[in-house]
Amino acid sequence: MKLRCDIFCAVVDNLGDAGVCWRLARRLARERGWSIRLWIDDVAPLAALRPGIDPTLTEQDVDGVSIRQWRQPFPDLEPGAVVIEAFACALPANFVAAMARMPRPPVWINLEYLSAEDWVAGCHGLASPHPTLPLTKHFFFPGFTSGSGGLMRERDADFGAAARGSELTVSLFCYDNPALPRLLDTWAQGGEPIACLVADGLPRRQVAAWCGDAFAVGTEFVRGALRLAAVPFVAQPEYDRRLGSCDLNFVRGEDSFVRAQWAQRPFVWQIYPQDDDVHHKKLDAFLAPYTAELDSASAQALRAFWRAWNGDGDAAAAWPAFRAVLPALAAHAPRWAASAAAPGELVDNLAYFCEQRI
Ligand code: TRH
Repeated sequence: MKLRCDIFCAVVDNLGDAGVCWRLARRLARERGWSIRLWIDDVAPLAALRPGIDPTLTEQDVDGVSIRQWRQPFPDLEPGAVVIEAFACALPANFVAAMARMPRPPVWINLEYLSAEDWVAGCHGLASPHPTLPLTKHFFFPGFTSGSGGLMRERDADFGAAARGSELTVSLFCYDNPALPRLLDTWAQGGEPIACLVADGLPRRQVAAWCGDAFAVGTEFVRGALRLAAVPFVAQPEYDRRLGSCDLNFVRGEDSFVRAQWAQRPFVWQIYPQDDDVHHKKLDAFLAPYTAELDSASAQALRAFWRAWNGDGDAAAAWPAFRAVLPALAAHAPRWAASAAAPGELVDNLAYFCEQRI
């Protein structure tokens, strides 16, 4: 009999929550043969990531996953043997009560956000007994080091091949970023032809303001040495191939950040901004291992550019040194991907963790 699993996803903002949950659900269904109900409170982001998903349906089956709109009141039903809450979203009270009534309570997992901070390995897998009910929740932390839950990567992930052209090809996916206009000026005024593929949404709107042009999806805008293309938002597998084909990828948040690493190309990460500048600490926590095996000039140029892109410094001023070390970063990328794969693949690790406890 198939192992039944409920995954709960509350979309906080943007696409990452849905993106991570969709990968997880699809993988558990396809590769582990689990029967998955994915409860999501906003289906629209999923529909953007996986064409064929209808954002208006309350229930639909796609890629072997039963996608259900998570609405209030939540129906009374029997929980699966595994219950996964993504990013500490609060489960419906009647569902938790039903979990507690089961003769064998489900394995309850909180899949946490990705962080490279040192404490992650110490907290990964920890149990947290419910204060009043006979239930135990386990914390599952993605991560880069052994002792963490690892990172997600599909067995059939395809990042294509690097395109060989005369221009430096860049993909741009970012939040609102005050460093962007001056960087675009620098690229336009520079001596090197640059082709920049601008993702739809926030990046395209910022670039449109810089161009003083509608910069509609499907159009191009040329200024000096810079050619900007407003590319459509594509399905996750196609975005992987875009990352693999570019000389440099600007990524953000969590999921595109991980994909850029698997694509094995140089990249720049805009971390999700948090209150009290906590994100700067998280950025540095990643930079430390990421730059550990780089020569000091490359490490310094990368740190300066990444920090500036995240609001600490002048990205335009840091660009020439960063551009100069791109070949070294390209050589480093496959070595880093191998080290990031060392803790094993997240979905395999998570499935094993659960199956041991059922
Ligand atoms: O969209 P994000 O910023 O997502 C999030 C949220 O901000 C969330 O609240 C936060 O908690 C989390 O990040 C850490 O960035 P992310 O995570 O990179 O997700 C983007 C998704 O969009 C990812 O699955 C890749 C996908 N994508 C496509 O499928 N096609 C595209 O064309 C592009 C540009 C992205």
